[in-house]
Amino acid sequence: PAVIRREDYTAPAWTVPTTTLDFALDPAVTRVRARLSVERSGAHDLPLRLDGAGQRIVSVAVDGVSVNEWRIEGEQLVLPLPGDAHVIETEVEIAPERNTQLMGLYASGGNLCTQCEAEGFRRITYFPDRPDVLSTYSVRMTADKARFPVLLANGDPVAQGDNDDGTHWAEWHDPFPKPSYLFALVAGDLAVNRGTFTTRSGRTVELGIWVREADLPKTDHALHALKLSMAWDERVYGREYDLDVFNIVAVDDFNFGAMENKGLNIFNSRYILADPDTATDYDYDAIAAVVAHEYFHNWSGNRITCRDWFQLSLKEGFTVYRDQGFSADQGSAAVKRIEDVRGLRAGQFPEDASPLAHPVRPESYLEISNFYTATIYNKGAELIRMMATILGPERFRAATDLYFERFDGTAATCEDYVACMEEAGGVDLSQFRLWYSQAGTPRVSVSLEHEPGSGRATLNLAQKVPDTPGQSNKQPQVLPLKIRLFGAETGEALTDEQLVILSDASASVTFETIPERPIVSLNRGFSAPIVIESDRTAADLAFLARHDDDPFARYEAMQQLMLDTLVAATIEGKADHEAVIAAVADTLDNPELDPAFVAEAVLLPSESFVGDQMSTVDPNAIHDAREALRRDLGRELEARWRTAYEAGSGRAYAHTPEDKGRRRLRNVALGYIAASGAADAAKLAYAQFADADNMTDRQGALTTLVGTHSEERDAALDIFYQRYQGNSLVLDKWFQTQALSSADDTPQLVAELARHPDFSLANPNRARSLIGAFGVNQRAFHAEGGAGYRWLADQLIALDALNPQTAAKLLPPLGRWRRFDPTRAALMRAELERIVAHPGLSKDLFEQASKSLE
Ligand code: HT7
Ligand code: ZN
Repeated sequence: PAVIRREDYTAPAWTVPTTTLDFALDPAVTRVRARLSVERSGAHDLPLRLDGAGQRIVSVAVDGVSVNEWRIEGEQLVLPLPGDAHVIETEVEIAPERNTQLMGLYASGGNLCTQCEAEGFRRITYFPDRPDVLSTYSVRMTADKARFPVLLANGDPVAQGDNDDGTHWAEWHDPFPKPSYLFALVAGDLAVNRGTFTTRSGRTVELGIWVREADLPKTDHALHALKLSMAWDERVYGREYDLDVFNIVAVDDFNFGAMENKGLNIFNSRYILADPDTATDYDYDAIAAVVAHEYFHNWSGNRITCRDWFQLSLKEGFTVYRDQGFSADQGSAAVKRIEDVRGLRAGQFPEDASPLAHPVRPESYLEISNFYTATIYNKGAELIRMMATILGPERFRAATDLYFERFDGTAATCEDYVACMEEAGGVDLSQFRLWYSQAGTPRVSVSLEHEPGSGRATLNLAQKVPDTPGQSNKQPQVLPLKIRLFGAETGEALTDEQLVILSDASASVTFETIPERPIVSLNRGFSAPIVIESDRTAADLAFLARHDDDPFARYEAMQQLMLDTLVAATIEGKADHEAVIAAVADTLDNPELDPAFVAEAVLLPSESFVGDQMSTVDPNAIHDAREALRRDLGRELEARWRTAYEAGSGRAYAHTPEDKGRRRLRNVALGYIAASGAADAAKLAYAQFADADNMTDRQGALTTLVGTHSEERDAALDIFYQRYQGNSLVLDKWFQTQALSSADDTPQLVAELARHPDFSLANPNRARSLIGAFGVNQRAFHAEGGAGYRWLADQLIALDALNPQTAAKLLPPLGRWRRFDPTRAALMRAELERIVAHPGLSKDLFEQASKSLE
């Protein structure tokens, strides 16, 4: 397959000011008539090139006359044109119900819907399918009225009517020029939860959440989140919605979380549907975050889009940053930051240390769908956060205002964004730009010296950006580090919080009049997305875990203490648990702390995160070390866990921040009670499972039970399955909980579950719930003998034939072979080689597997 390179970008040779589409919708064969006004851009004699795939061409006409002077070159229709402006008409046929890739127009649950980002529009009709060709769309759809009573598209509705033959039609017009990837239509039998939002300038926007009738009661949370998002974007970024309607449709078969099509967002149903019986507190928060994310794209993505796909982080990094800000404002900002950093460390740091590492603005790709990554999204958001930190809130807002004003209606670049930050922020970001071009997570070593006589303290910092594929000997980056010193004796803050910008390979910062031995609180709020190696002792970390006034730094000190303890136990086999136990006890005893924060702070780092700290990962040793620490924490603090457990019990369900926090801590406490080996643990978990009036408690109990070998485990799994048969989102949880289990029999169980009648590769959520979860279960996936690797490769090859994008997303666990012992590494490589050699492999999976072998 051809490599696409950023340096090869050229502006479009032809523009398409207007596009008119006419769909005769039918799941078996849909006929698409397209009418494009095209204009030559600049002086050249290049033909018009339209992208297209998977279509039967019926006719091509230029200025109303059918023509034959066109040719197909690969995935392009090439049409020489004599003049500077023409009208091109094409008629094609496509087959939505045979579309298993879920890109373009496809069928889901009997309805028809589209997914066009990144290159799905070319599966609907021939078009310059690139984000810098902006066109104004008018759409007409005709479909059987009984089967597809609802017809939706982008923009505002214009007209609708019935035909004599049982079909009906609708016309929609979107006045905002947009790239083809934002095109959408939906035809289906759907019910709607309607609302309205009055914008700050007094316009009324009709809101609609469209789902199947039976799911209507589960849509209030999403509708509420949408209204909150609209108000938040006006208040925080001054961004007002611009159409008269905003519709969201939920579908069960979807390759991603959701899609921000102009005025017609299409969502994976897992990010819309919620009621207490079927959705956890985590699900509720994720729904609000994704609804906000897609809504915020209306400005950061739609009004200003990307010039080319190398600029993807321009819209995704910024929009993640915006949705993180929204979520932080809805509840505890500290807990939100902890969750986001946990996610970054679980998803992006390993990617940055893998053969698939790439810069936030990549240089090349084979298949753009493979670049919807944690690096583009989450590291991209951290880059925006660092610029916001450097500028401060007022200048950052001035800079985003400038960006929105200057680039509204255009396809922009990451460089355009940074230039606005520089101009309105009055700062020089020349060196900061390296964050966009250099991959890898910078590592910073930190030591602190103190001369008691002079009272001078010196903080020594040194940074190194690790080598990544195709990049070595990297330059130092700009690291905004928030720091504060605390007195080791008194616990007093010895300085204010300071922002130190480390831009050289090494630097020292001095502090005068420091009366006692200081302890440094570092990278507060996780102000830079880096790894810190510091000379802080276990006692220093325990001290910060107790005294730091920055909740994130407090959490971080606790995590570092736990991590150091687990790494030492894994490598040296020494189980010195005292400091962790004391710090956890302290945290549990502190009545001033928010239970949601406590629940995060007392959780041990995951097995994979411990593995990420080691040059060679030993999955069994890590598991044993972590279980031993869990057991000791459970035993030593059993009374406290039971108190925390009781404090969260006996309350009727309420979806308030306080109750969510109590539920979270109660489930963590239950896990520790079980880890202690307490005789009544399975019974306690089972009672919680049986009595639960909400999914958070039910799934929390099930997770604990699934890790035990007990009658209760089998009973609970069975009851859960029976109760939720037919509810695919909850059955995903049933598959996922088992695939994530730390029980010894997980590999066998997962192989059996793949043969379960409810398992299907055709539904991406279901495939991810089993295959994706198993791939991140470090101990089970890496069980000796390599059966897990073989199983994953078999699943990916089978899935690739149906849905290459989803298959490719599930490959990365196999690519981490360099981090394992030679036996495991050889087994993993053998499976990657088998995948690469498979006949008919998609370019999606080929790219991921072949790069993973390099
Ligand atoms: N911008 C959307 C990306 C997306 C996507 C990408 C590839 C394949 C399918 C997809 N569905 C949605 C989602 C977002 O970031 O908001
Ligand atoms: Zn997005």
